[in-house]
Amino acid sequence: MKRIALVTGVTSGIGEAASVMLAKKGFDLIVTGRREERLQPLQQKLETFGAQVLPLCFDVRKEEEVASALENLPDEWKTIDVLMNNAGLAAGLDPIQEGRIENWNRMIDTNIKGLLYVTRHISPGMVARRKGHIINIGSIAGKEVYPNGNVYCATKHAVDALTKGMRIDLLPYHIKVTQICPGAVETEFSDVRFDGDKARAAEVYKGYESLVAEDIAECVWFVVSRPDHVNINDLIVMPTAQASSMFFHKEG
Ligand code: NDP
Ligand code: 8X3
Repeated sequence: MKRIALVTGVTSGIGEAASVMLAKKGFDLIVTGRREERLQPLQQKLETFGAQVLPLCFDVRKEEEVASALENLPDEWKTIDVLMNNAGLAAGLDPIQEGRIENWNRMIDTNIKGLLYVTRHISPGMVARRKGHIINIGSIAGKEVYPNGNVYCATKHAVDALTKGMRIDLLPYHIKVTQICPGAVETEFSDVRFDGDKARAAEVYKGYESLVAEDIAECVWFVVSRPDHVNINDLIVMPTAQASSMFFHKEG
């Protein structure tokens, strides 16, 4: 029987690459995001690899939307083997005294509360079946704090803590919980962080070879494909040219 993975935030970047990887490896996929116009082409792409695909358009910040989408799954989609909590964002890069409260709310509501809402609806099925794997996409920002990263770093530190907490709570049910913490990956992340300022976003990845989303997708496949008795707790993945959130070896 084919396994089912639910990946949040597949309309670009890491989530999109992970969904492609999992489709190629034989999973059926529930894929989610807010930009509905991007879900359909992705569905078609995933189907070319033989995957069955259920696209769901919802905002992870809206508990009622999450509940309505995930509590009404068709029967054939209810048995979710892998949940990848990937949807997330940074908004702004400002010192605490100048931070925009709407940006703080977006990050907290998406990165922490959205991850929790989705997990709350999917984990009971895993508990009942005593089977499942939750993969949370954290960040190097969940391990270190950098200047002006304040609230984004706090949300990713929360993901780090929640990953550990989930692992303890789900331990009796044979459920794996993994966190993957990337360093710099060139996606739409910085476009979003800098509110569409493409020149500023491009600066983030200039002068060194950053990771690409497919690098993280390979890590996702690595953690998913370990034997039943092996769980990868935590994986920090950086470009070779990055030593910490602050230290890059840049040329040119
Ligand atoms: P992208 O901006 O390319 O992708 C983010 C995805 O999250 C999109 O599919 C977006 O879909 C979805 N998303 C954002 N907000 C919501 C929401 N409210 N409801 C539903 N979906 C949402 O960035 P990345 O691929 O880089 O980011 C993926 C994850 O990786 C994030 O959690 C990020 O924090 C983390 N990360 C990224 C790093 C990087 O350097 N790029 C490094 C470390 C961690 P849509 O807008 O259609 O809803
Ligand atoms: C994304 C990586 O260093 O921009 O989580 O916070 S960083």
